[in-house]
Amino acid sequence: MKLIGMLDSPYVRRVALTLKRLDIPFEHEALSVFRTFEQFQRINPVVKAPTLICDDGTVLMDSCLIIDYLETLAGRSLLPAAPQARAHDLRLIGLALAACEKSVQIYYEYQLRPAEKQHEPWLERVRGQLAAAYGELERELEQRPLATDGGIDQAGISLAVAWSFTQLVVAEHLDAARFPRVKAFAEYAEGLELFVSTPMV
Ligand SMILES: N[C@@H](CCC(=O)N[C@@H](CS)C(=O)NCC(=O)O)C(=O)O
Repeated sequence: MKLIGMLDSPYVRRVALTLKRLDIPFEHEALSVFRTFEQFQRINPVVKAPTLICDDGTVLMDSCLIIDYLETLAGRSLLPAAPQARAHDLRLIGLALAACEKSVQIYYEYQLRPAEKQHEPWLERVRGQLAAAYGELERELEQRPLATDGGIDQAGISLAVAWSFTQLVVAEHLDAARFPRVKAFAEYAEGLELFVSTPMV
């Protein structure tokens, strides 16, 4: 099994962390969707990171779908089984993935578009959505903190990779002081051996 993509992608990183948490051996090829586009294209013509090459050669993409497959393979899940607890964690993951998506949109707008083509009303909208996602996560953590007992599950993994990614690429577009619980949890996660051995950069 081979994971393709750079760990500075939050989607790739959450898959790498999940593989390790589920004790699934894998190879990692850190191809960039930009700098090594053609090499990536030869593996997955759609050039999406993460891409997973399964042992039978099947090529999967999209972090949620890959994680679904990995959990099937491992016969266990990093989500709670009880419906209410699962819905809660899925909500956290949805918010974290929205934060990733909005961070990527801001980043691409500045990195890929010429300055004269950047559209400020669009960026303002996306910045608002990014702050809303972290605002909701902050409220969730206030009501129900995630455990910081040395372990981590899928909700925690997704939240932490999202926050670290936002801080890496678009920190200046978000007032981090408004989200102290999210920040503190990400700092906890980044201190775990699992995260230290799976660095973003
Ligand atoms: N929903 C997807 C998002 C994946 C995604 O957008 N990855 C970015 C890298 S961070 C990518 O492949 N960008 C290249 C492109 O979309 O052309 C997932 O969860 O895997």
